[in-house]
Amino acid sequence: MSAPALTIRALQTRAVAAPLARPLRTASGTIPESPLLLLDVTSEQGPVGRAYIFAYTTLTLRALKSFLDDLAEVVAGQPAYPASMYDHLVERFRLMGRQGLVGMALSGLDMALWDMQGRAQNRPVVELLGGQATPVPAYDSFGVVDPVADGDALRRSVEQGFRAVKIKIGVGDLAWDIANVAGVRDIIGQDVRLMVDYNQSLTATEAVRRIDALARFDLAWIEEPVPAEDLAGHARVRAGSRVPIQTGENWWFGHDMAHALDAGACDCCMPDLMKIGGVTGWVRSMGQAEAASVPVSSHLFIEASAHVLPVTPGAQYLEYLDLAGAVLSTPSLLVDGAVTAQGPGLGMDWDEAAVRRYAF
Ligand code: SMN
Ligand code: MG
Repeated sequence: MSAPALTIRALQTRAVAAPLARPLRTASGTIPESPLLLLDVTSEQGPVGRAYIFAYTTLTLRALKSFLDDLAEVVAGQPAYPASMYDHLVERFRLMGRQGLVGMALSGLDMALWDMQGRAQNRPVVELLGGQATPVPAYDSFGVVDPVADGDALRRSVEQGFRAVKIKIGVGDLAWDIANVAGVRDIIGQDVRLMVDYNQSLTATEAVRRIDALARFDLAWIEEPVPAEDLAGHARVRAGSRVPIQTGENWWFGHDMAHALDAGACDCCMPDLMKIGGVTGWVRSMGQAEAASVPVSSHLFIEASAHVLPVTPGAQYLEYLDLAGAVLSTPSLLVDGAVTAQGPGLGMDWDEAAVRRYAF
């Protein structure tokens, strides 16, 4: 017998500033803590749906909360079908557009509704998508590191089973980059894949110069060497680079992905569930990567990404950067450097004491 159709009763939001296991320094600013908006959607029939939105900075956290609290009035009483709700909200914001906070809210709500559907059927979301909860290879994602001070953390990462590690560079000159990458390569050895992330900090000309000098460290990819929206710049860097160019964490919905692939901006891509349109936006968009033969990794959102990557054509890596672990009672399942989706739904429950402790 099929489960009854679900109707949304209410959407509740709570803001937290959760501690990060490691500080997150990038070439474009530091993230000292994880500003999250926790979403709880209730239904008339009982099942709940949970997801979180990552606000990047506490400066946007209250605005996001206020917007979602208003949006709650729009969604209450509506059927809890994620794709239908997605289409409904896209039309609702057609005149305004949906980059930024609106897109984050829409994507977060979509993830919460998928979670609710999974819980209602007592199955993980990956199965609702037609896939299986298989282990997805992950890379351990660091901010800017100091090979001396962070040596133990890097070694632990390899000992724990990670076969790939990402670091952020670009906070100094090329000599700094070379010394930093060389130091990390020494620590992790030749057999562990190493990625570097410039977080949009260079010009195309400078990026080509630096990548040329870094190529000898056998890098798996160079990420966002130039501003994310500079697609022509990405393509220019890519044409002059011996190392694969990675981008995608700042693509807003499938259209940005289409424009970037059309521009030849990257060799591999890493969309972000909260910017690509939640689970619905992700599954609708990833056929583009298949058609373009571009491998797909995830950006942040460990828990939900473990559900979408097994059904993603050309899936490459899950990014292991734990944004929400401090407020979850269900830590993500990391074994031998691979993450397996947990259910039911997206498999996330709040640690209520921690939510109170880190309330923002
Ligand atoms: C990143 C940017 C901002 C917040 C977290 C992580 C990053 C990544 O560029 O690729 O992990
Ligand atoms: Mg990045």
